[in-house]
Amino acid sequence: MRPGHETLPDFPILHQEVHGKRLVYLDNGATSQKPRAVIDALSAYYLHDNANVHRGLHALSMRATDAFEHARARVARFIGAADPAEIVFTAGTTDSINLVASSWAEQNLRAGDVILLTEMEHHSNLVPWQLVAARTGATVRYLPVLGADAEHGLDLERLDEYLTPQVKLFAFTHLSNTLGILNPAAELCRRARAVGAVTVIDAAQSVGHEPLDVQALGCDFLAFSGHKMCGPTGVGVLYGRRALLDSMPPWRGGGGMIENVEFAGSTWKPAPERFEAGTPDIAGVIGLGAACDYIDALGRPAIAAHDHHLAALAHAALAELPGIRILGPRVGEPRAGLLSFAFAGIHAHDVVTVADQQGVALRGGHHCNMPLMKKLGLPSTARASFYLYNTEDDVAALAAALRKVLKFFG
Ligand code: 7TS
Repeated sequence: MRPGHETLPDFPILHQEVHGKRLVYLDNGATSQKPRAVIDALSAYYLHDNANVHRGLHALSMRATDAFEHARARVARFIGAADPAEIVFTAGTTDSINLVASSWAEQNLRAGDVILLTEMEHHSNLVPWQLVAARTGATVRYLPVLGADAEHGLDLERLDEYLTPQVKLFAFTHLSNTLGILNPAAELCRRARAVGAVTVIDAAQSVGHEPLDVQALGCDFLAFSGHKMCGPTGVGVLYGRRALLDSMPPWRGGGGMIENVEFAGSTWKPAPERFEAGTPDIAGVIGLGAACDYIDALGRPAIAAHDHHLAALAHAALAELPGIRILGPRVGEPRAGLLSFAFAGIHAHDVVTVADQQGVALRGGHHCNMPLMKKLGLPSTARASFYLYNTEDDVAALAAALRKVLKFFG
């Protein structure tokens, strides 16, 4: 099976009309739709195997535990991790980054240290670092983006100037949710390692779309969400190098993460259980494993080629529209599968509302990139983000919907 039309029967939700028009779902940057295989895995778990994990000796609990740990190994394989113990289940990207901030950073940072981020970070990879900086006395710095529309991406020529020996942690997005830029993550990790900085990759937008292997990237941590990669909401992953995870203190206390508890104090299990206090999202984890199967059957090289093709088509079509400003790479330059744009004099919320009347689902706003949008002088943009089930017909529907927007407001 190939991305595009062939996958449509797998996504029941896409076969509906909104406002009397065929639904064209282009809000995949916010969350993806779920194939029947993932929905079936969730209901099969609740229909046949539901029980708590890691604490029962009865048949259902053992089955649930097996399925849960099988999914951990599956996720490890999905991102090229050597050891399933390097996979910590969390509630999502935001939760994963907060784990590193509250545990590793809280323990290791002090006044004078620098946390390096980039100007294109999602609030999830920005605010947790501001919070931990305030608690530890560390300073946050930002590697700039280049160009009036950030069309040249990160200013890599200035990386050495920013990657000083004071930098203890460098956290950056793999794929910008607003610019459609794929950052050279392996090179950024290599350069950070040379100054002894720990690296955190925000892979929320990339992991279900682009080939990705944590060992080839050479990162210390990598965070992502299930729901943007065909999986359920409420579940995510923190990958961490084994030695680092083992050196880190717990961040939340409770059942499941302890070795021994006395009234006077407690000791912790090794990673990953140390970081998984309380009953986890068992069904979500099992659904995430099914999402890995679905994506790997198509292959991320094929999905990436498909996404990039649709975004390039959309870019060429939209660039013709009067008064449009498109962020990120110029036409013909490499671009991942999403496109943010603004029309002079038309608010993004109006663009999204009129597009919705045509059945086309877009996102409008600051996309949780407020500092970047302020730097580029835009209050908001509309965004079309593509995934494996979108087609060239969807690109045509997008262009037609935007012509309606221009007719309506122009
Ligand atoms: N990092 C990036 C790069 C993101 O795009 C998002 C979500 C997150 C982190 C946070 O993920 P969560 O699952 O923990 O919420 N981005 C978007 C978006 O672009 N539109 O809606 C959510």
